[in-house]
Amino acid sequence: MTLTTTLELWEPQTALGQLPDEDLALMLRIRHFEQALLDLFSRGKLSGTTHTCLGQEYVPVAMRTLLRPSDYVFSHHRGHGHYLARFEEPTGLLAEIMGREGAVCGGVGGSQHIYRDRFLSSGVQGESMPVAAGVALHLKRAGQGDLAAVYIGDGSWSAGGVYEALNIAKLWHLPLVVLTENNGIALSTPLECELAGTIAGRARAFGVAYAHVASKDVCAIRAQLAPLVDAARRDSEPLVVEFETDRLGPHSKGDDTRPAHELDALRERDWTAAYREQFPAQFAALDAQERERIAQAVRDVESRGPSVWRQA
Ligand SMILES: Cc1ncc(C[n+]2csc(CCOP(=O)(O)OP(=O)(O)O)c2C)c(N)n1
Repeated sequence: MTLTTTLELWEPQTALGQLPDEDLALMLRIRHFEQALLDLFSRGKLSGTTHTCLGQEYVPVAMRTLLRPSDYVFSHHRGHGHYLARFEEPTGLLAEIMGREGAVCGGVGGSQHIYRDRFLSSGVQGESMPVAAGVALHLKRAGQGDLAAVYIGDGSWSAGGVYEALNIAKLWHLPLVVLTENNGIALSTPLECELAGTIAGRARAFGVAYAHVASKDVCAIRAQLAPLVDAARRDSEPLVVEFETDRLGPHSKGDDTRPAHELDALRERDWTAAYREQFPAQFAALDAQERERIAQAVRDVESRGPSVWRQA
């Protein structure tokens, strides 16, 4: 059976607040990084697979100031934006994906399996939830007010481990923040064919606090979530956040099953289109800066030799 998306499109993005340069620069750095990867693939310069977060860049950038360096972040298969929002520097990640010298995980983690300081990603859907709950238990016992933040997609709400983790997180009062990027589709399966009920209802069933984020405005998102994340930290309680977001690119590289008119509609409400229109001078300057930064990173990494894995 061929599944096509019939999901009702969310309202087009309207006004966005002006961002500090560092937030906008970071969002554009992620955008150009992801576009560079698709370009490298199309020229046969990358192997393996990769999943870009085109359209979703603002989510980890909004979370950036709400999380502390001492918090743990668990990421998933679409995690380059999560990584760049935490570490900001694209070269080590690009080297990792290309298997070149300077790779953050010696080139054995690739696009989906990164470990650096308190950041871990896994391509196994839902796997990070029980691990994050365990880390949240440790953080609670350490008593420093740190939390474990875990990104999952809408499709990962079908994984059993997600529910075991939520159950334990609520029972044991763990500081676990579940950041759901609901982009309306899981690989080729639209939301209405993959998810019974709602994510809100599922959080409610465990008595877990829940927030729904419809905005793409980084400052508005921070204002909405700051008290909730603070409460999760202060009171040591789990929190589920659901971001309504858009996956503008294919699932991985050339595998988009959505009809052209739907993709056009998604592109129309892309945050870059709205932001460029509202703040053209700031956008143009930072867009050029970040385009060049990523082009330079590509030139640099392409000129390097292969990465070497040295076991610790
Ligand atoms: C346990 C497991 N099952 C299946 C897959 C294959 N797979 C990779 S991404 C994906 C869809 C994920 O959808 P979602 O969680 O909504 O994230 P999105 O890709 O939309 O960002 C699937 C099924 C996997 N990586 N892990």
